[in-house]
Amino acid sequence: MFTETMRRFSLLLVLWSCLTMPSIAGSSLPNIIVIMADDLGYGDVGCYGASAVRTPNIDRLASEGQRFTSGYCSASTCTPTRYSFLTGSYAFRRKGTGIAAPNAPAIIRPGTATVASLLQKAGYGTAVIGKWHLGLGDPAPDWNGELKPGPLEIGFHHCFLLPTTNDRVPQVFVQDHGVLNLDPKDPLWVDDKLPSPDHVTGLSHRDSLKMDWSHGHNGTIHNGISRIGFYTGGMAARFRDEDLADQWVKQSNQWIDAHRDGPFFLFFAAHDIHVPRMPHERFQGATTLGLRGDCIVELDWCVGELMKTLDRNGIAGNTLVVFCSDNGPVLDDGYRDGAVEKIGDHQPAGPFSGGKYSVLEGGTRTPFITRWPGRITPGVSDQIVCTVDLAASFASLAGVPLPEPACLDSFNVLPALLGESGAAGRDHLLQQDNGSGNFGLRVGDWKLVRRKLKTVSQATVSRQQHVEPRGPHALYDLPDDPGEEKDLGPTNPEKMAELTQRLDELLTADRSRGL
Ligand code: NG6
Ligand code: CA
Repeated sequence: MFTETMRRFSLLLVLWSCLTMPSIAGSSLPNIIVIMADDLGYGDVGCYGASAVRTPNIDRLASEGQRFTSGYCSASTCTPTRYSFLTGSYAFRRKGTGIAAPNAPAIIRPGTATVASLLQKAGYGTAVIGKWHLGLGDPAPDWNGELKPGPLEIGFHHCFLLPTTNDRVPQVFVQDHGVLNLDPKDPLWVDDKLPSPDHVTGLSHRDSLKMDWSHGHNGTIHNGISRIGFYTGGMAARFRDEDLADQWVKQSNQWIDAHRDGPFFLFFAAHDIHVPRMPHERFQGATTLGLRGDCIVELDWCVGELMKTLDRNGIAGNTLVVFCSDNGPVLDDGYRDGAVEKIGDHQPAGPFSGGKYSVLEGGTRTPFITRWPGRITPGVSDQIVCTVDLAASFASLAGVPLPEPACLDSFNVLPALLGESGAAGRDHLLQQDNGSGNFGLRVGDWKLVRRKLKTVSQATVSRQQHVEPRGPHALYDLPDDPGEEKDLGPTNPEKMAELTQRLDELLTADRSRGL
């Protein structure tokens, strides 16, 4: 029998356990926003040395938080970095994780543990707003029906997406499970083949383009810009390139306002500064660097708007913001937008060699900033941290155990991310390209580069705008040679052998966490 005394006693017990629970539980969990820029290089923002472009908002994040000088993304192209950020596992372990085509199916299968699903378990509201580029649907996107599986099947409560990247078709928004504003009487058709011989493309109507292409990107024309791939229909659903950033900010503000009571996790996946670089008219001409620089200013504006939203809701002090990029910089990535001609003295990769597509440092060493006022002491950190570590680190922050097997390459570097004194980041870092078999391995100050030379096309090499190492392996001392120009392998055979063996182990094992 449940007597009054017993009832009072159990109430006291509940009260006692609430008071003694770790402070991390319940509503005290911080909100988390990951702002991932696209193709933004180490040297592209003010706080990392840029002077040709002003980035006051990103610089403010850095001055109020930790700015990492060895912050990385895991790959030098978009899809593999995003795959490994969300799953905590390296993309090279899974086939089909290279740059996704317009009609690619959902690459992360339902049931896979992700940053979002782990945080969802801890009670977070979760959303991704911006560029997806991880495929939708199975076995292909059903553009006119239900677009699933997608983010909602791997831990996000809400999504508002550009389905691929904006140089690929189609230019429509995907909201949750469908194309926004799609008129069923005007269905959307997407393919990699011409729909008809008279379809207007960047090849057939090159003179009509408002931005010319330089390689690829000569398929269907929309908004005066030709793209990779072909599409017809869905006219009411199509957006203007110039309005993308405004839309990401508007959607994010609405979602944050609605989730201000938290805890929430927002993956803000900017499209800036990927091609086609077509910022809003109010940013065009903002820099001397041409549209590439103007897109950096637009990106910085987005960061500022998000920070204002946190302030307006009074939640900045309870929100961890991580700012990072999905791969290093590139100038000509398929359009003649003036990036090459107007670069001047600006160093998009800072002191590093390589950039997008490369396993040299410029490919993956990118701006990386964490801010959490009141919790993170402002400063600069030289600890090695990587986007692949965010899964395990956020799980630790939220008090969620990592399921097995999951997040196989994600290390809990939370103390380093929070700038705690003496906290160590990774002891090694593996870098991959788009999946062609080239790898980098950093251990301390040493960097090993392994190239599978045969698979690198001449076009790729010339686009990388730097000299590649000649042999299959090369060894560099990064502090002395950040540009990876002096191969010390021949004079340091033991170090070379040690790192080569370590790389082989990491590549052949099925995981690196707990190896
Ligand atoms: C390449 C495209 C490039 C860009 C990249 C993906 C060509 C010649 N090049 O194949 O323009 O779209 O894919 O970039 O088509 S990423 O940042 O999304 O990985
Ligand atoms: Ca990218």
